Order: sequence, then structure tokens, then C-alpha cells
Amino acid sequence: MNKVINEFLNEVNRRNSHEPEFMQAVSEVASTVLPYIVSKKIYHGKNILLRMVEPERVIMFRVPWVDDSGEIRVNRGYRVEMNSAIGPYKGGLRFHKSVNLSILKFLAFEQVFKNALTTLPMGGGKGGSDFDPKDKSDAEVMRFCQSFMTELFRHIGPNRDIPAGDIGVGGREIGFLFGQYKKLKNEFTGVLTGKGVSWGGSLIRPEATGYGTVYFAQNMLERVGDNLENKQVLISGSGNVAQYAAEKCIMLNAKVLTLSDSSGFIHDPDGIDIEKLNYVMKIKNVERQRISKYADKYSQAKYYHNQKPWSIPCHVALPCATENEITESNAKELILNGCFCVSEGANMPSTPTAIKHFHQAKVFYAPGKASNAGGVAVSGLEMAQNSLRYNWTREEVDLRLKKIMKDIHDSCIVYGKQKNYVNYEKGANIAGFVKVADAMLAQGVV
Ligand code: NDP
Ligand code: 2IT
Repeated sequence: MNKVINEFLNEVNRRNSHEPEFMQAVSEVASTVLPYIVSKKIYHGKNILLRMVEPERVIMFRVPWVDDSGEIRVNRGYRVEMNSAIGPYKGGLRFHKSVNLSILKFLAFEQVFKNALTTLPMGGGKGGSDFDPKDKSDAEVMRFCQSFMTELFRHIGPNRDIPAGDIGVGGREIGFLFGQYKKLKNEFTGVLTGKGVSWGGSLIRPEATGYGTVYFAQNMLERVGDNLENKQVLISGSGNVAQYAAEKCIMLNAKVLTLSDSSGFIHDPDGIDIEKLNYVMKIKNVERQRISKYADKYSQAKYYHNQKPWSIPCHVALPCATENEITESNAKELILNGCFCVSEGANMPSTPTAIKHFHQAKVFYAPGKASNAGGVAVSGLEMAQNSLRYNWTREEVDLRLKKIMKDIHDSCIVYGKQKNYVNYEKGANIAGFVKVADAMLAQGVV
């Protein structure tokens, strides 16, 4: 089997050797899905995975804009349209200085499997830019978004490709992008998700990824007769996903000990309650400040500059910041300190060796493509509501989200159950693969 996997990876590497994050995501899927393909006559010998790793289309474009001082600036824009076998391309836009083709291809590839797991009719895509909104004024962000959409609008549409948010793209950016799309097309359609509720957005979409990640953790614990009550939880990040993961943990009476950003992390041994979380939302979403401010206000909390939260003893870890943020040594330390459940809110936050340690220690480990699928799932529900010209209540959307997360959990078990252990990573990869592969086989070589 190793020979088959190595031959496949060599072939993929031949074209993508300069794209480490993409190769990492492909290797992870190949190691669990290729043995399954080889064992199934309907999939074997048809190069389905080889077709799936090649994007259907990649769009790259210049994004020129003028900053507040009148200087002309240039960024690079991208949209990776990875796979449309089961629906129009769907996936977020990331604005971060680290954005490049490798990162967007890894995210688009993961998105194909994730979207299939939701059971909603969405293909996979991802896009973004190396633009960093962090030190920019609202007016600069608006001008950038308008320039970005002035090229992107011709490639997207409510039945073709539906972008959404990701790192650096939240409600503010989606608003500017939507406004420019509407102006250029003279059409009010559901071309983006994550819109404001008064102009076509869905209730619970801001909460969905974080809530879904916690629902997945809860599902894993409930399967063994446990729950989140009184569990000590580490959360990384302090953006959209981290904030609502924290909120749901607090609602379920778990104790949230940490939050972080790219400058460092805060540890509050008393736990972050709703009032403190509201303060975090104010400093991050309104003031757009650093998480270190939390420790200035709450004296029992300590701020650790340039460090990640994984050294604090906990039961549950929810990485909600970015890729490869849990390394092998972080994983070992987490396990040694008593962590037995990891539900990924971010995309690919654990390195391959970290994942190996989680499996070895029989940690309940949920890969992002399963546990953070709640965000895109509610995006799918936003698209459904836009098509219906109708809005569901908070309760209705939340119920659907809970059911989708439980169904994803259960399909991971169908394909990932082993003796005395559920390998959710393997389960998620195969369950996602089967749905997309069946559609690709039915549609012929296209
Ligand atoms: P936000 O931009 O709202 O927040 C990102 C957070 O992660 C910030 O606290 C940011 O800190 C931190 N962060 C970003 N990059 C790094 C880095 N290189 N090192 C350390 N910290 C970093 O993004 P989201 O919360 O939306 O996204 C977080 C993760 O969740 C990403 O992996 C994203 O792909 C994934 N995701 C998001 C979904 C969504 O619906 N939004 C859906 C599914 C997955 P700082 O402010 O300092 O940059
Ligand atoms: O990674 C992801 O799933 C997202 N950033 C959300 C995508 C979406 O279309 O809502």
C-alpha cells in the first residue's frame, strides 16, 4: 500500500513541489483514502483522487487600490475553483499577508471534502489576497474590497461560485464586497454568504463555525457517556471562530481558560465568562486591538507574549486560529497534561506528526474538515433561504446546524470505526470522498 501512496504523491509533487501546505493536505487525505480506493472496484483504476487534486480552474489577478495617503498599492487576488461535482464552488475568502497559492489550494481541497460532509449541494473553492486588513482604515478596506470585486465579479454568481468569509474577512468586508458586486451586476442575489441579516444574511451564520466545533466535541464526548460540563478548555485565536466557540463552551458550563492572537495568548485561571467574552468581542471586533488588553483589564489573567496556549493543562483543546498551530511537541504536551479531546475550529491546525500522537494516545480527535463544517453548512442554509426569499428563525437554523454536525459525526464513525477507537480523520476523508467521487463517476471524464 505504501508503494501506491508514494507513487501517487510523487506524481502530485511533480507539479506542486513548491506548495508545501497543499502537499500536506493532499498527503493527509491520500494516506487514508487511497487504501479505501484500492479496496473498492468501483473507484479503483479511475484516477479519481488524481483528478480531485487538480483545481478545475485557478484565477489570479491584480488588485490595485489607493491608500489614505494617496499612494497606489498593489495586492494579488485569487480564486481557486477546486471541484464542482456536487454543486457550485463554495468557500471563503482569506485576507492575510501570508496568503499564496499553496495556502489557498490546501484550503480549497479541504473545502471539497468538508462541503460534501455537510450533505448540502456545494462544491469546493477558496480565494483571497495577501492584503492585510489589520493596520488599514475602514475606507482603505472598502477601496480594496471594491477593487478586488471589480475583477472577481465576472467569475462568481449564485449558481456558479459563492464566496464567504475566512481569516481577515468578516461582516465588514462581506458588506463592501456585496455592495460592489450588486453595483456591477445590477442584481441583488445570494452571491456571497455571511451577509448582514437585514440584507439577505442568515441568523446564526456568525456563530455557526464556533458553535459547530463545540457541538462536534460534545458529540464525541456523548458517544462515550461524557459531556463538556466542568471541562477545562483551551481555545486559540480570538476571531470569529474562537469567540463563538468560547460562547458555546460557556453556555454548556465548560471553563474556557485561554484565547490568543498572532502576538500571544491570555490565560485566565478563573475562566472567561460571558461578560469577559463581551469585552473580548469589543476589543477584537470594534477596537481591532490585541488580545493582551484582556490582561490589562482582568488582573488575575496573565498574558504570554509570542507564545501559544498549549502548555496550559486542560481536558479539551479547540484550535481556532490557523494552520499548523499545534506541532508535535505541542501535541505531546497537551496529552501529557491530560487533554483527551481535540476539535479543530481552524483548517489543518494540527501538523501530521501532532495528529499521529493524538491517534496513538487515543485522543478524541476531530479534523477541521468535519468539526468546523458548521460555518459552511449555515452558509448553505443562507443560500437556501436566499433562494426561498424567506428567513428561518434562530432556533430553526441552530436546530439544523446541530443535526448537520451530528450527522457528520455519525458518518465519520461509519467510515472511521476501528477496534476500540474511532479514527475521525479517516472517517471524514472517506465519507467526503465517496460523495464527490460518486458524482464525478456519474458525470464522466470532464
Ligand atoms: P478571524 O480573522 O476572525 O480570526 C483569526 C484569529 O486567528 C485571530 O485571532 C488571529 O490573530 C489569529 N491568527 C491568524 N493567523 C494567525 C497566525 N499565523 N498565528 C497565530 N494566530 C493567527 O478568522 P476566523 O476566526 O474566521 O478563522 C480562524 C480559523 O478558522 C481559520 O483557520 C479559518 O480558515 C477557519 N475557519 C473559519 C470559518 C469561518 O466561518 N469564519 C469556517 C471554517 C473554518 P490576529 O488578529 O493577530 O491576526
Ligand atoms: O473554511 C471554511 O469553511 C470557511 N471559511 C467558510 C466557508 C463558507 O463558504 O461559509
